[in-house]
Amino acid sequence: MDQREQFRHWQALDAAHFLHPFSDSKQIGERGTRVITRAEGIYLYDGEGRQLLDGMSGLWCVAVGYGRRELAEVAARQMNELPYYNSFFQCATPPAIELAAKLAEITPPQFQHVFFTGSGSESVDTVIRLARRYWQLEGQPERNIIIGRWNGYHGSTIAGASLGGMKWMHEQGLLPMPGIGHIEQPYWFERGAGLSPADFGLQAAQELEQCIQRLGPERVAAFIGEPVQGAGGVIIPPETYWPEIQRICDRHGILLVSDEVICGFGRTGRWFGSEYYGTRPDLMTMAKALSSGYLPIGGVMVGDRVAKTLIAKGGEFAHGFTYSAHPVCSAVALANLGIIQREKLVEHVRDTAGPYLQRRWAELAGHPLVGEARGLGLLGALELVKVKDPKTWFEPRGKVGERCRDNAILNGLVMRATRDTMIIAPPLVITPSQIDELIEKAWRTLDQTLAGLKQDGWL
Ligand code: PXG
Repeated sequence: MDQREQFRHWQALDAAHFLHPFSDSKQIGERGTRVITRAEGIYLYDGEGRQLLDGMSGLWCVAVGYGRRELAEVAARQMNELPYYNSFFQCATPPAIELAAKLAEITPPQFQHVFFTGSGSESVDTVIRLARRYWQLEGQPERNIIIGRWNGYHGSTIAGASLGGMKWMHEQGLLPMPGIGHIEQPYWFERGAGLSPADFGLQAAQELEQCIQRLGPERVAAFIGEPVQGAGGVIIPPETYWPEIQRICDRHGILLVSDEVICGFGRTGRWFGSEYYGTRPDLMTMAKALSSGYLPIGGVMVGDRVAKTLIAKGGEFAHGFTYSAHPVCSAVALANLGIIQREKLVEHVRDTAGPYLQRRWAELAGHPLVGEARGLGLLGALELVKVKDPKTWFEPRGKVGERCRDNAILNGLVMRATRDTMIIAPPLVITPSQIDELIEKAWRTLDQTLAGLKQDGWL
């Protein structure tokens, strides 16, 4: 089989047997899946030999870039030494212990303990188990409601999807489960009409106060939020938002949970998004860039307040996963954090790549299709609109974003579309000249999308 035949063969097998996450299988059957075969640095190569600049770090995870032989070697060594042992029933493995200590070192000082999981979703489930257990042990078992946000994303398990606020996910499966509340999101571009970002940020945060009052403060266990909403469309809250959320949680003694699955490990130019916004979370979820996606691993940082109660009064905590603290995943995560520290990638995002990307990304606001270009660190979003003023979206929502995403691929750039919001989150190792390339490809993509829309009568 030549390369092209091999590629078609894979596409046929895929269509016949492979049900993909968050994909329309009928569409995959019709259009064919994109098979990625190889990657190096910030570039992917597909089965047709096309090079793509990976503007999404895989799925927000490949912080150190692809092709790190060091991580492969660490994995091979650990597989030969001890490929698996569990961390249940008072057992542990050296890589997991060392990773726990490393996490205690790099996270904010209130965090001295970690509970390991296999993914972001499992971490979110663990948060619910921990928060409810904490309040039980504190003698307030009726404090069991966890509040999240509409259009937040916290994973795809029953609990993660419930806490998240993706209504179309809820509609597909009798969700949310009981014991969950939601407040509106701090999405100024869509919801802030007539208000300054600062005033809107305060108002959005005060919705938490109203929700707590409605449910009864004695019933609320925790509030969870992503520092910057990722999957929802890189929604960057106004600066007033998080301090007000912190104040409200403090006032009611409610646990604050920062979902750092996307923002953690340097994405914002700080180690954690909560540090960027100056909040003091009690629990912090992580996954993705913890291992740069090389192997699946996640965890929950447990702050002193919860850890003290759990350890002093808790006895056995009846929770855990077969792959919690997997030794190979732990070894790779530890080496990945070593690379981030050694190569000063967080500082690179804070001082070099982040500011440069933001300066260049802002230029895209000059394009006729772009209603807003926003970003932070190595996160960026473009709001595609039909008319800039008065702000008018394309109807039906989402179709133009899809066209733009497909054009981006043809231009050798992976961007994600959330409705008509185009988003990027490139690997932390991206250089200024690679950022120039990303911007040039994004401009060309926008131009082609505009031309196509005119041709097809959308404009
Ligand atoms: N919390 C947050 C903030 C996330 O972004 C999860 C939890 C769940 O993680 P796992 O490892 O269980 O997938 C996530 C995951 C997208 C996209 O399309 C985003 C995620 C996953 C898949 C797709 O942007 N985030």
